[in-house]
Amino acid sequence: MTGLVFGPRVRKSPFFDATVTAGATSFTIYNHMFMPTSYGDPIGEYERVKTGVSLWDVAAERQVEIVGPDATAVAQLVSARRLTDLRVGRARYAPMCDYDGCLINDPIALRLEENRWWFSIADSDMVHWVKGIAGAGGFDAHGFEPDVSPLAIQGPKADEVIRALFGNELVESLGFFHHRPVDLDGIPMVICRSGWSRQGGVELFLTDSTKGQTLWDRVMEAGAPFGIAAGAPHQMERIESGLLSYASDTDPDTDPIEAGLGAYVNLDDDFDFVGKQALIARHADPSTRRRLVNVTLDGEMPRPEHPWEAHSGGVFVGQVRTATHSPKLGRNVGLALVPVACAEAGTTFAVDADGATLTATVMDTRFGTSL
Ligand code: THG
Repeated sequence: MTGLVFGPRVRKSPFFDATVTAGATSFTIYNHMFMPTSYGDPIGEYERVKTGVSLWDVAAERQVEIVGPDATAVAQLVSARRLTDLRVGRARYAPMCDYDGCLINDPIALRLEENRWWFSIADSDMVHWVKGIAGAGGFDAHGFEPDVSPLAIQGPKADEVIRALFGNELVESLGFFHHRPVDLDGIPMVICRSGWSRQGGVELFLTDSTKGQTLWDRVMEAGAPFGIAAGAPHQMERIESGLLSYASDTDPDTDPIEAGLGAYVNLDDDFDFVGKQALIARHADPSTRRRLVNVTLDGEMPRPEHPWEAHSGGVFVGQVRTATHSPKLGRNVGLALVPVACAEAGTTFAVDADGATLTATVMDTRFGTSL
């Protein structure tokens, strides 16, 4: 069987051993780090996050910290969404663009102090980018990757687990995208009500990687009465929920508006950010642009390992970037990156799915909302 080599070059999460012991059956590589993707029971894991509670090692969602007198200026310059009015203790989903206006990451920005930020990043090397922008611009700010490892507790019963660990006050007072430092018997972390599902829950940003196993065990113990088990960010749930997976759903030429993140891009505001002018120019004539759309997929679907080409009347129109079965809809669905002219609900394409031919039909739900 073909496998991945667990060598020292690709980093390990502080929860790595715990996830192997828990029975992780597959990993991906994300931010140069192994991240579990399944424990061998995709439908069971889907049901657990939808109806119970699941524990995810998402330490590969690395933090890029920006600190110093100009930290907020740098944070704003690299973000397409306004951040300067974000309060300390709050977080905001904030896409990042390169100078061509293309999406290069879609992190959650956490404001820890007036001039101290974490960008909780998707899979691309933002620490170099932030250092480069800060250095070239002569900003008095330092960018680095601190010892921070997120562990997500997700699902409708997540609050019960948080209550058992931290008490009722925290559960009741922690709003969506609010965060605060907490200490669990000497295990330091920041807790944030966030996570890559729409089933509720929190993320524990562990700030001492020597305590990974201890934290994992404490959460498992507190969650046992609620049926907690190890899981991972779930492809079926996140596609049904309209959450973007950067670099899976997007190609290097995708801008945040095409990717369905237009609501998180402040083009009309008075602040400047890297890529703003390019983004305005790209959308001067919207008909020339693409859009990421939900599609249904009919036909015998193989496992999607590559983007699949979509054709209309024999002409190439775009790609199906991601595909999965939707238990909720009882059919296969995908995300296609196609020209705006082909993005109307009901439009169909022939999809070459690694040799199998599927029919994709654009759905009437906008990507970013739940199916
Ligand atoms: N948690 C943490 N870091 C992350 C992710 C995460 N980094 C990578 C990746 N996920 C970033 N992607 C997303 C996508 C959507 C959301 C969070 C991270 C999300 N969006 C809210 C929504 O769509 O409802 C909007 C929030 C807002 O209004 O600002 O939650 O999961 N630590």
